[in-house]
Amino acid sequence: MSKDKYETMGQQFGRRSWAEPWKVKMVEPIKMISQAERKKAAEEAGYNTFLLRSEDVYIDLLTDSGTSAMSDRQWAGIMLGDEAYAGSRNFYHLETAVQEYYGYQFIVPTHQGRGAEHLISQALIEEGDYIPGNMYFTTTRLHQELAGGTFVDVIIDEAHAPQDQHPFKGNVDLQKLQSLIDKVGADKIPYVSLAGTVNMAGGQPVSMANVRALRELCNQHGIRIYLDATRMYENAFFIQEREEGYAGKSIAQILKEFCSYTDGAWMSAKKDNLVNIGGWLAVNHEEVAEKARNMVVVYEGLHTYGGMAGRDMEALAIGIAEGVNDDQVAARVGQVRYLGDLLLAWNIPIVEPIGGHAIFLDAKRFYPHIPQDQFPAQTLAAELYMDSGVRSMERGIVSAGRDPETGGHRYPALELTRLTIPRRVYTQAHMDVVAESIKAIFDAREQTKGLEMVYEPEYLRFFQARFKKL
Ligand code: P70
Repeated sequence: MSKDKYETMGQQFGRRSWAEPWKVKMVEPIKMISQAERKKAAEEAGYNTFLLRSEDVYIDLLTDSGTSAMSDRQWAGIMLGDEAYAGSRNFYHLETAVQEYYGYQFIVPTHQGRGAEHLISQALIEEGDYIPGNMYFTTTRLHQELAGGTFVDVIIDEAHAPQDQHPFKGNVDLQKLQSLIDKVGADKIPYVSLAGTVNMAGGQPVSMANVRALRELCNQHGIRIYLDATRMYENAFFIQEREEGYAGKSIAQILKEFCSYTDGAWMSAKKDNLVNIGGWLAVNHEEVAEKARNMVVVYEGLHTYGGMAGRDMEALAIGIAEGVNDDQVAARVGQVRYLGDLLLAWNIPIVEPIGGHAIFLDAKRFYPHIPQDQFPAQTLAAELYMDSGVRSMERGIVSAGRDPETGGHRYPALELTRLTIPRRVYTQAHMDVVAESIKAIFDAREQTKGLEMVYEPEYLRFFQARFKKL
């Protein structure tokens, strides 16, 4: 190889290289099992990556949820756990951190995001209500349905088009929302369910202009807005990068302004907040807080721990402040982009623009010969695992589940395989291994066949469904 080929990745992409704003202090060994063992493990797991043992996984990109590396300060916080049943000092740290960074008034801790989704859904939704939102999320929609509501997708059309370059594909289509209000009446809409960096759309952000306009429309009709704040730090990064007037503001400032247009939020703290377990609900209306506090003692734990240990709340309080740091968010999104840019350079179909937390392979374009009811995204996840031990997740027809009315599959426009990057865990070399493996299965795509579903659980079927090779 000629000497001038020896360029750093930064040089190859025509920029100066950058590095993560942390160094490694503790490591966890990983290894790749043989290809024969991976094939056997995949078959035993029914070709569902959720059913693999993590020890059989080499690079785990199943999720960025609860998989972050905590800092030395967070681990030190673990030692400061006040494990009192009631009134733990760590709860007050958590409460102060949420108030300071998100700006909401009343905080109810929960064991993780879906615990908070359960509380808010039960507190606000009545049988026959409609909940408009910027694309469904699996657990969020299920809790809304279990509370008697019907979710209505009001995201802009561009969100359903994997190659559309709209900078804020998470935006709410205000006309779609207005039509719903005209059709069912504002009194049937308890709140708008707004999510930052929309997970199922590929980690696509909502603009500040959009949330501001949404607030105005909702004010006219007396409708509240509750935010899924799970990945709002990344959303704030995209506003800082793309929206006029925000380049000079910090992620923390942008976050607080964004939240100020909403009435409260639920949080899976296992993402942005850099902890392995935890969640919270935060609201500005006392009566909603009271309902949530009444319920949390039934389903989670006392209202000053909500399913977390004192030490977990301490690590969470510290993680809230660490995660919102500008260098941290830029490095996090930068690593996702590094992987995505490699794939784009090799003409591998992914969702664009590259989102905040993951690369989403577009399985419809990857495997155009596999019909959607033979599960192309599930197939892709299985093939990737068998090639290199890299674990990803289906986000297509299996995740979409069945229509409660007709009982048939929902056929989502997006049939995606998600490569989710944990925070502060993997290096650039890991990303290179992942990219090369995707390239290998892409090159072998024409010989790849789809799957048949042989077991399907009742709720959130993607977690436990089993498949056979066709
Ligand atoms: C993921 C995780 C969790 C999540 C989320 C948003 C935008 C709420 C939650 C729930 C875990 C997951 C969940 C369901 C299916 C697959 C994976 N997302 N809102 O990997 O929070 O998990 O703490 O209860 O992304 O995307 P929690």
